[in-house]
Amino acid sequence: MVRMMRMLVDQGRRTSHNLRWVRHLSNDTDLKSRLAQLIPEEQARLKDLKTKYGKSSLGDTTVDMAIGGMRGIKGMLWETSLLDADEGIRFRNLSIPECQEKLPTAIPKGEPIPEGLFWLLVTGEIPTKEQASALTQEFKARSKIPGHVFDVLNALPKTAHPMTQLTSAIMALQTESEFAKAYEKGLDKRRYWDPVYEDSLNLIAKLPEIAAYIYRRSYKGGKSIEADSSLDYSANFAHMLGYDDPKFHELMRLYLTIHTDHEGGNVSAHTVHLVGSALSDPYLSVAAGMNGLAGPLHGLANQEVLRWLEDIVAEIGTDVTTEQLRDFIWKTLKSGKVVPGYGHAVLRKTDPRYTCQREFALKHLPNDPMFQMVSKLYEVVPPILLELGKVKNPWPNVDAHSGVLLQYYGLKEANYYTVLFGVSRTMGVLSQLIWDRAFGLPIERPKSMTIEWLENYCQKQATNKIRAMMGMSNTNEHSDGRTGFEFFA
Ligand code: CMX
Repeated sequence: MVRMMRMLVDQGRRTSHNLRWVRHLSNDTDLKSRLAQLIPEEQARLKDLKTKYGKSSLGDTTVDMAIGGMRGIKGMLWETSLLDADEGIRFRNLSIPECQEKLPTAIPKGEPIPEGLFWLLVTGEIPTKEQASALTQEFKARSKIPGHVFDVLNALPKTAHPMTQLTSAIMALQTESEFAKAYEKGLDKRRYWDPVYEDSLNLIAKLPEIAAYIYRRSYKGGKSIEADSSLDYSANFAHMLGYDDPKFHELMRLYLTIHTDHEGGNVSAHTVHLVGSALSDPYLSVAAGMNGLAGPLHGLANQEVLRWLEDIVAEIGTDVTTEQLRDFIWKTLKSGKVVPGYGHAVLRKTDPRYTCQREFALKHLPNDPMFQMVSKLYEVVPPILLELGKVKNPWPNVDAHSGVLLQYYGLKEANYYTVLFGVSRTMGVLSQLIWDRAFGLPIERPKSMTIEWLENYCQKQATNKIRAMMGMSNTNEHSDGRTGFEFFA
């Protein structure tokens, strides 16, 4: 009875805690001071978790998991978002449709602005319009870029991949790291989060101009466009890229919001978390993460999708039959390539980031032939991937749709797409990095094994099972996985 009462009380606590994530709790328009109020509360919560449940098991690790990209291993704390295999991402407990409904917008009934999402990720609270606007202003105030960053970019050939240019620029910006300077002087570890916060806001603020500079130098003859201080973060970014259609501004707001965070295990997020755990500053950590995002199985897939769609158009045209599409997809697969934009390591249903982009397309570009092609692929690709028999998720992910929206508004340079993803992803990974340091999370160091160790360990487990069945005592265990018998073999 007492246990049941305790459980109910605990459940009640959990529910009331969860409610916190869907309420406005403060009118403070300064993100840093709100964060400073929240940190001790969350630190105490984590400490409590460790004390009460530190020894609780989160499940078994199998050999398949160890050699299969660590799928399914629950091994990382990531507060800002959580991915459900069927439902998709929740940012601090809010699904994408809920974010579209509840977060501040730039125009009435418009798309959420990423400033609002960043506030949500950092605090767990839905910002008021004033709080999101204050952040817009704060990013503007921090946006000045030192000249040497442009010198570094100009030293690269214009043909260098835009992601190579982006990571080089972020590395060049590292000279500005407040964390690195404070650490060198000697910083109390309880204050680590503060300069990490400063670096994070500075980097997020500077990225649009850097990204726009890369675009203009790579594709538009190097003619930069001045920032427009009357615009929000996304619209100003679009403006500096050279796009002033208000609908494209809306697309950019949606795009930058939904690409921010996808829990911690994906390559870019995990990399930032890992590198940051060595107390490398946010610039070093994000540059590392961006190199992961630039891989074709991760963020570069959006570039690959548009290229692949263009190949379909070049070979067959836009008026394709289902049969022609089927043949093209099989040709891709038979040549040893993946179908870009389809499949996911965690998701087992259509990515809600795909769905919301599809809804945007249905609203703004329903007759675009490339969008219609994407829609047809949605019907044709999944059954083929299922037919392969090995693909765990035949459904489209975020990258299957983004390029087609961008090309509709004139941004057709597919090689550039991952830079847009990178600007958004930086917001997500840095909101978590601030908490990593506020929580004082330690350097990350999982255990690795050799094939021999795994063989020995598994043989020993099997032997012990047999001995137990025969009522004999178990063999000795050695740190290299070998049993007592094998040790002398
Ligand atoms: N086309 C063809 N084969 C695919 C496939 C696809 N879209 N998705 C998975 N497979 C294959 C895998 O390559 C693997 O084959 P092998 O066993 O021969 O190596 C097999 O199916 C099982 O893979 P899985 O468990 O279903 O998927 P993974 O977790 O290993 O990989 C992902 C996930 C995303 C890398 C994979 O689905 C893929 O390559 N998709 C295409 C690239 C893409 O869209 N990436 C973007 C993901 C979202 C993002 O990070 O931005």
